[in-house]
Amino acid sequence: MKRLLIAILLAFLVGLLAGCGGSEKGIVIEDAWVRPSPMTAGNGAAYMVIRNTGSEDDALIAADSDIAGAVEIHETMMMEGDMMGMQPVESIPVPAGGSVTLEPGGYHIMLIDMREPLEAGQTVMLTLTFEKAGPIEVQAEVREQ
Ligand SMILES: [Cu+2]
Repeated sequence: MKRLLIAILLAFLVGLLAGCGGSEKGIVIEDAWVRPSPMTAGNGAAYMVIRNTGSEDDALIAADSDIAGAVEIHETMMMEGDMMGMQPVESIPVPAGGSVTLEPGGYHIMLIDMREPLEAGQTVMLTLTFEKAGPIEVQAEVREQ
């Protein structure tokens, strides 16, 4: 039932986007990918380049995906005692005319409690929500790096 609801919601969103026609959103997602994850109920991470071709600063404020129980925006950083750790962030700013890269060792989209294993070659749908541009659908490729 939940899948059906999501499908309806997606169809609605796609319709909305199509309805916008020529209006440029300004946000372009490039090279989105997800690491393969051999286990169900494991965690995964999605990476990409977010480009802001518009004239207004924007920010990634939320992410969602059907394949995970929860999705968070994380930043990898040095913790106390020289340990690498990560923590959720409220948003990732994307300055007008600039870009931000989500990559291993930095910002990433954390996929928590994955519903099924991911193998290289699959694609995963992500919904990224921006403060100004709103929700954007992204197809991410599953690959090693
Ligand atoms: Cu993380």
